[in-house]
Amino acid sequence: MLKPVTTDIDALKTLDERLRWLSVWTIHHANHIRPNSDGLKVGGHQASCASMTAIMAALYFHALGPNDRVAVKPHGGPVLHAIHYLLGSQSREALENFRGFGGAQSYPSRTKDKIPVDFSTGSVGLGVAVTLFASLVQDYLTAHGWLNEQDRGRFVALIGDAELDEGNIYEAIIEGAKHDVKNLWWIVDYNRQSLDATSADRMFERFDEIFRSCGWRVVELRYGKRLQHALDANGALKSWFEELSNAELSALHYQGGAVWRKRIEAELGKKAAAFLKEHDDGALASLFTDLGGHCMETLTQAFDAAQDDVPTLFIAWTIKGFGLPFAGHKDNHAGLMNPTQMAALRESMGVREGQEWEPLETIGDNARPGVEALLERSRIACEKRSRSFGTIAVPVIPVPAGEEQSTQAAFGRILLDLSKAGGELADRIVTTSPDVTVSTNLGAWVNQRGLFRRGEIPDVFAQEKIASAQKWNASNNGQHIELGIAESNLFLMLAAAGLAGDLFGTRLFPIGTLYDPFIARGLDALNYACYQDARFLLVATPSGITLGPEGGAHQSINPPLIALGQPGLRHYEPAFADELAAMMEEAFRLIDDPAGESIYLRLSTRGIRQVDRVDDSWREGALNGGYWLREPGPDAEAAIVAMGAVMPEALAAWEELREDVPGLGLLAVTSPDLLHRGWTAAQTGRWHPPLDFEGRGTSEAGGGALERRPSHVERLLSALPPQAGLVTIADAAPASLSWLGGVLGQRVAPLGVEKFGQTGSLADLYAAYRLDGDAITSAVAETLLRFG
Ligand SMILES: Cc1ncc(C[n+]2csc(CCOP(=O)(O)OP(=O)(O)O)c2C)c(N)n1
Ligand SMILES: [Mg+2]
Repeated sequence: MLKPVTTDIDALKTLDERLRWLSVWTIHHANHIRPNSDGLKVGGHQASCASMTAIMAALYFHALGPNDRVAVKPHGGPVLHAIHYLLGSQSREALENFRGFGGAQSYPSRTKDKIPVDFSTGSVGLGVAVTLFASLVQDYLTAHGWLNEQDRGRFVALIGDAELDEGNIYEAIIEGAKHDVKNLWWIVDYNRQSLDATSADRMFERFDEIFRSCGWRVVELRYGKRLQHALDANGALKSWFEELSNAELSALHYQGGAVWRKRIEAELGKKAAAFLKEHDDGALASLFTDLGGHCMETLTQAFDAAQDDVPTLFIAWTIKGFGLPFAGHKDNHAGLMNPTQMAALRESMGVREGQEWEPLETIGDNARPGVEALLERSRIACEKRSRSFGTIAVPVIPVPAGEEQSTQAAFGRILLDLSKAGGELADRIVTTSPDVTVSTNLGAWVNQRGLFRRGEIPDVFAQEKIASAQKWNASNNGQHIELGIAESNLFLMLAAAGLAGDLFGTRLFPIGTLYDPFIARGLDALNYACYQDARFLLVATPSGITLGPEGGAHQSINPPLIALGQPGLRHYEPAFADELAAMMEEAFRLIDDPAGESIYLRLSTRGIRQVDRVDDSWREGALNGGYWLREPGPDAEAAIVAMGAVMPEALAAWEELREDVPGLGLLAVTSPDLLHRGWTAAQTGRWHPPLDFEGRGTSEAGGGALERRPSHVERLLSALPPQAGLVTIADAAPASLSWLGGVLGQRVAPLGVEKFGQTGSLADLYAAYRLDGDAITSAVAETLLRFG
């Protein structure tokens, strides 16, 4: 860690004021000055910004080191933009276009904002916890020799106090305690207000206890220097002040000096008479707003005193809307100052009309050199960091041998083979799982590569020579990060490890395993990881009712639909081991490709007979979402369209029906997600130029072209006549495949799972849920009956 520098406190205070002005002005401009084309409220959170400008000034212009990374609470986004504006790394144009298309985003976004954003935020709680996992990834990289000591940094989260209600934060600190995470500063903007109202009083002391019991240092910054001094001089006043509820305190801040006086007179009488005499109403209001989170001396001293690597929670007391007319009002969360209020604020802050965007407006000649020096010296990276990609060669992944195998077992085998073969890719893989390592077939990999912990942890069972198939010793070199059962943590771990290239310059290949139904448990964190363009391989297994005796609680139905609607995540659902090997190779390539994405493999424990291949022609189709496993005849009346674990039923039905149904085809779908994307992209591409990564049109030709290349799914289905019927079947919600009928207008009889499963043998369940040969036969008959 760098030694704290001596900072000019007055210059910092000036910057605090500048941030307050620029952030509220940016929001005001978007709502009241920029023309509004659709009449929708633009919005923004002036009170949430004003609450933490001092904290952010102290952090960015005093405390941050060059390697430190910050997650800014979503509604503080405009303050981050103001900081970069002062540093010259944010444009006025982007601020003027705040919340507009292509402008500064409402909430800090790694991928959409032009300033360097270390972690996106928006869904409260997730940006906080991801810093903990990023710190763990930093330790992992250091332990593996990929990060030098001098390149290590601290991970800072700026947190709203109501954000502390999010349970994922506590799941994270429990996991962090197990891994002894370090180098974290979590700074709570403790304004005691949430969105709806003031927050509950009783929680405050509990937060201390919870964090301390997880090994954190808790630093409370309750008072600024002036207020501390005044309260220390008058014990009665101090006790009275400390007993005010959150709601009372906020109301008093809103009502101002005269009401403070009235209350103190009424409740303390003589005990505060001298104090009141020394302070007029204005002085009273100013004194009582001198809370720790607004006092630059208090903040900088607290940051300077926490230079070791102990994870630290700062609870900085603040006032929501500090310095604004609605300061402390319980309804101020989305409150916007009106033009009259804004003009008054401008006057009071000394900003000249017409000079609102001037970065150093209001700073006089005497103060200017100090402020400029502080900005100049500010050590945060001003440029958006380039991302690190394309460095690892992905070898050909051999297909595991075996006439009958499940995709889950094949996954374990492929990883084991990769591990044994060694090489750069194998060394860069880091696996993680929320207590389902063994049951998702990661065990053999872990036996080879070991668990990761800073410091050795012996496998007691092995030492005692107790027979076990699973080695469970941990060391610095291990490549598996075992998590407790908290799926949200899994996705945050994948998010952090999947950003290792961006955050630390070394790309990792993170693989996370869990049971398919429990994706839903961490879904928002998964979405969050994808939103940040983190790259990882998610292996969800087992899946569907195919895990028979496990019953409905463990059977997944809708994840293929989730994947169909999830940007940044490619779903593959293989039936055979050779498909899986090709998909894993593709997944590793996509992780390391700037234009790639993350991958979700939905696997099964059902051992199925592998098909004989005559050549490799299936492979390209399988990677694009589907291929004809049995080509249809020229005048085919129908085709079976099957995905994943139910392929044996589809193949058997095809054998049985091929005589009676001329030309019957069997289409193996490996990714409804890719097929659907290709279909819509082909249509969009006909009318619009392609969109770039940020969702804007590129200059590439393509718009308005009359011809368009058919998508993969259109090419596949055009092998059938327009009147042919499709019988779709998947161990998932039937809507995963039934949409295929919309591509060329062919009729569909969809089979799949629509009700919660129950326990049973495969034969029982497939019969009950209509996934068996009989169901396929009657569905084919259904489409033929209507064959025109
Ligand atoms: C997961 C999630 N739920 C709800 C919201 C909507 N929301 C945005 S801010 C907020 C209250 C935040 O209060 P606090 O964290 O105290 O922030 P501050 O007072 O500093 O604005 C809520 C409920 C959200 N952004 N994310
Ligand atoms: Mg709050």
